[in-house]
Amino acid sequence: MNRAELSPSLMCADVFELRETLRVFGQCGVEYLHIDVMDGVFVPNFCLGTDFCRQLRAETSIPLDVHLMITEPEKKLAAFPIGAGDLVSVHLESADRIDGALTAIRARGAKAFLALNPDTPVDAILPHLPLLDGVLLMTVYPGFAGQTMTPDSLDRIARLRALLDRCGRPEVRIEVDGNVNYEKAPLMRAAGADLFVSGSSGVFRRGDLRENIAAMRALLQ
Ligand code: S6P
Ligand code: MG
Repeated sequence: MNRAELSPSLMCADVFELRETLRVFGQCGVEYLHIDVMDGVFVPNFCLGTDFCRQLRAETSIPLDVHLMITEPEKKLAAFPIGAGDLVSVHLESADRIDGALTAIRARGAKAFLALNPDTPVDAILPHLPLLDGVLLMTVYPGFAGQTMTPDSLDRIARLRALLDRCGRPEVRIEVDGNVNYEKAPLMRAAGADLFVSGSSGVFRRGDLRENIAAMRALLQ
């Protein structure tokens, strides 16, 4: 099984504390920074963007995990400061030319992930599998933090993990995003997820940031 890694969702961070938060993430060895990019069209909300990514680049060496919830991502990728070590997700539901977007991500040296909404069957990844480093399985409907996991999420993770194994691609990551809390994270891990977006119900829940990170890591062993 791939190693479990954390990707805190910065839309849930306190903007006034961000520099200190990044410092703590660096000290705690957080693997990625999850950046939710929303255009108000693909999802009914607006969030984060290219300038925010650039500012992060200047402040920290933690790789970026850019989650594009936008229409026609293939036309907009060039505006993002992504490179080797970063990870970029595009939604299957957001583009006709999804292979073009995945190829463009790889051409920049980043890892290409395909994101699936809760209602999209997991075997929809199959035509794109040769271009994939990972799959971002939404465990809530995209657009907002603070939601409850959709009921069949654990089953979807397990089915996707089995599918990847059957296809001879066990190294393909499964990232989960939405309501990854202390109770559900270990269940998601047991079902086969290995990259955990952690937001208002995880790393950024009330309390001490360092302790929250340590608690999440302990649960994901
Ligand atoms: C939702 C977005 C997510 C959230 C994250 C929040 O559209 O893609 O990345 O920021 O799920 O975490 P939580 O614990 O509030 O669900
Ligand atoms: Mg996200």
